[in-house]
Amino acid sequence: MPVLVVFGSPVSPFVRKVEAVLRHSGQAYDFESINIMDMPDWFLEISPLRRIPVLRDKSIGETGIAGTLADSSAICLYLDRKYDAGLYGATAFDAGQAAWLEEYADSDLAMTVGMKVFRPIMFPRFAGQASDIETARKAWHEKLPRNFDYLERLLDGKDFFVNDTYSIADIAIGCQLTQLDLVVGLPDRQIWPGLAAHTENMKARPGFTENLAICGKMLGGLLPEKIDLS
Ligand SMILES: N[C@@H](CCC(=O)N[C@@H](CS)C(=O)NCC(=O)O)C(=O)O
Repeated sequence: MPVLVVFGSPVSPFVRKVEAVLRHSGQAYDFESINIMDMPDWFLEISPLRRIPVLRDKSIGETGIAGTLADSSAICLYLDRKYDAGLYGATAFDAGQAAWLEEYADSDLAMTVGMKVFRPIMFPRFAGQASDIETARKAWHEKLPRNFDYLERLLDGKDFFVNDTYSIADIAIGCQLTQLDLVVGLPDRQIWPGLAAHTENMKARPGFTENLAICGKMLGGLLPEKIDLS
């Protein structure tokens, strides 16, 4: 029986991030689904910010708050330290850069991807209504190109963001870009070839593959084809 339990939904990019770190570390885990529209009271006790994911390490606590961590960044750091996953860079500067890019992905990029593209497209469909394509199109054309430009410049022909070594930065950025890919596709390969290739590379990584297969099944019926925002 695994000692680790992830609480969340696979379609959350922050849950995907935790699954990518767990699978990269070779750790088995149980998954407990949480509906973010209707979070149970027992879950709110371990997630005071009302967010998924939460991790429980049953070797530390089996019930209540003991043994739980909220927030994907806290969880991933914990898993990296516990299993020596090597995802935070070899040098002090690499660690700082990895932490910065994780924060960039989880804040500015996630806000646009989640609130301006994924949710306006998918959430109305969950309720049987039409997607808000205009909000998504505006973000795709007016906001995301600046994010893509920055990330393309940082990659500068390399495979990975920090010292050309797989790190939490690749995972966090990959989680947001694959979230986009689920509904509208990759950044234009003609303009951002490195970033498009990076996202394809992430899709084949442990944790991403399994998570995205489940997301495809969960969303496929509601969104049979990706939406063209061009
Ligand atoms: N900083 C948090 C962000 C987590 C987050 O925003 N999760 C979203 C799902 S993608 C959520 O739980 N939203 C709850 C809601 O919208 O009510 C982390 O890294 O875990």
